[in-house]
Amino acid sequence: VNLLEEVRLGLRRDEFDVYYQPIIDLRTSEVRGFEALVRWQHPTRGLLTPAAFSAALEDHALSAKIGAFVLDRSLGQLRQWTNQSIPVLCVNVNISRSQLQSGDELSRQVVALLKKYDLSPDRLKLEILESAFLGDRADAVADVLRQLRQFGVISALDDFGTGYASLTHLKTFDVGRIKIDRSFISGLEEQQSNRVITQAIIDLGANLGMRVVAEGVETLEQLKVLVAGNCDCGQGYLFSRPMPGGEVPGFLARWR
Ligand code: G
Ligand code: G
Ligand code: NA
Repeated sequence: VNLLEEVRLGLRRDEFDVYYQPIIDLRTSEVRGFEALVRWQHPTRGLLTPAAFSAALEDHALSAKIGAFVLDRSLGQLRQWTNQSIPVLCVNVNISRSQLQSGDELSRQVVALLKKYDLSPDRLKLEILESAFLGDRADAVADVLRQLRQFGVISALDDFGTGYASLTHLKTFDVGRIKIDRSFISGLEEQQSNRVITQAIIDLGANLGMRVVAEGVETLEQLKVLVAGNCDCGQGYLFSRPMPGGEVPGFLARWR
């Protein structure tokens, strides 16, 4: 069986799941929200991350199906947590290039799901890779992000600093947040250059009124540098690995 056929089957058999990784406010230590990360509980190969299947799906209709699944599952989860008084403020959902380039389809989906689960638009953030902006549909993509922003859904520019023309994207697209790519964070202790670049991104975000999230925080030393540099939020193994939705209430109880 080829991978596409397997994914199609996997979706039908409910083998896909969403894991959640907390995003921490570095000033108050509070949990600001969770990033939703798709996983595939493969019948023979075990738990798969997108690295194992997303390349094969890029720009294929199935990728839109998985995207729609993740949005529905994570917003449904947020509704359930809210009903149980589990204090999760928002979920960050990754949006693929094909979802973004589908035009109004994405905003229609988002609006419909927020209504379905009776959630206000600020409970959802979208994470967008710079590579999603490439191609000849940049104007349409900019329109969709503007529409969503006007509706109240904020987007974050993901893996910031690694893409082509990062600064142009900040100007052209209506994003309210920046996530500093973990390649800059991982060398924060030893490498002067990473420290300078990270601080420049933090300051840039602050001056533009954007919240800045550092990705891939793994050590206390990195955390200290980020706190001293006045970075808004952090995410990474130091705080927690991505976990199944069922473990989130326990995590929050221990965190406080
Ligand atoms: O934990 P991790 O291996 O899940 O994530 C690997 C990459 O896949 C990350 O860059 C992440 O942004 C991306 N990713 C994770 N979940 C999703 C998803 O639901 N949709 C899309 N488009 N990308 C995702
Ligand atoms: O921003 P992006 O969606 O690319 O980030 C999510 C990916 O990063 C997922 O694959 C997640 O499992 C991974 N990740 C999260 N925290 C850490 C970390 O502290 N270190 C490393 N190496 N990867 C991380
Ligand atoms: Na992301």
